[in-house]
Amino acid sequence: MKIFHHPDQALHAPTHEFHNGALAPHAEVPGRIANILAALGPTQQPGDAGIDPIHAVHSPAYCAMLRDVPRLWREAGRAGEAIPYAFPVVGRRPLSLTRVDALLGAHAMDSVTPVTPDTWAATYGSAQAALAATRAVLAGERAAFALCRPPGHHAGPDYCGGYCYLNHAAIAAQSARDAGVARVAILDIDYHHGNGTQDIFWRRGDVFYASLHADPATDFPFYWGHADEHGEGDGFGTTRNLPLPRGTDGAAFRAAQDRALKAIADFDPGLLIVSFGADTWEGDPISAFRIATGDYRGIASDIAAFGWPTAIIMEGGYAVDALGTNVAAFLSGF
Ligand code: SP5
Ligand code: ZN
Repeated sequence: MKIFHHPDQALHAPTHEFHNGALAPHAEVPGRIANILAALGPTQQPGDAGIDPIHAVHSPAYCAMLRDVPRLWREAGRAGEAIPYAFPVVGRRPLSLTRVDALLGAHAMDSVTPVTPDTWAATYGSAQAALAATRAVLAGERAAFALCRPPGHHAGPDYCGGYCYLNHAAIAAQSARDAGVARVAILDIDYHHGNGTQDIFWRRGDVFYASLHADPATDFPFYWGHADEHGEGDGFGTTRNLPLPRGTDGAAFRAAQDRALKAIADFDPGLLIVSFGADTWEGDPISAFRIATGDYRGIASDIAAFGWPTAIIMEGGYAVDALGTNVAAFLSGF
């Protein structure tokens, strides 16, 4: 299988995140990439398709914010990484504010997603990897893997969050639409709901979003991912959420995934994007499912059995030492 990743992806290195009310070491570390690379075969560096396929999903103002905030943060006399602390969440009117805290807070959903001077390069490289994997599949590969990092599925049209900045799966899906694929499906099997992907395609009937994830009543991102969210307008019926309880094991996960796959089959996509997170693993430090390494091959082969050309996009997974083994097990199912 072709595997794409960009060396700039390792540059982004957030140090801290708020956890239970105090600053803790950040869970989304550059070492995740090294561990996965060590477990896989040779990889390819993606070409540069430019900013246009990114702007097809994210507003130019949001992308400029990701690039500008580290400089503005330093000009404001601050050290370290930029972390927002105030958010316009109570229906405030749009304002063109330039103070760094207001600019960042207006484009963020949480305080666990620091913006560093290297964030843009890392997530831009990840977006290019996702685009390259999609191009490979459209050119005839059965499946391809984009080793994206930082992850992407919590990032919305104009906001970052959940360790995510650019939504690589959404960028991949939109690029396939723009290349002429009439219907694209996204299957999100990260432990967390992909609120950003859902938001991006909420009103779209041409992109189906199905997600299995920990029940947002107990787990991040809390405010999205409930079973009664179906999309709106042209997109009504093309969002499908399957929240699962903490403690879900491989057998229960595969049974739920079968329901998602049947819904996708009814949609009849020309291409599948899989948002794959290894944070469903039983040893993940921030999650609570009980999926074993040996379950990943079957989870993947259940997907592969439908035969859709598939671009696999890396999302979360925080048990760094086990990450490569779990990713390799999943990819073996294709
Ligand atoms: C892509 C993805 O998996 N994002 C997950 C974001 C979850 N963030 C909230 C969980 C907070 C856990 N904090 C752990 C601190 C470890 N030092
Ligand atoms: Zn996750």
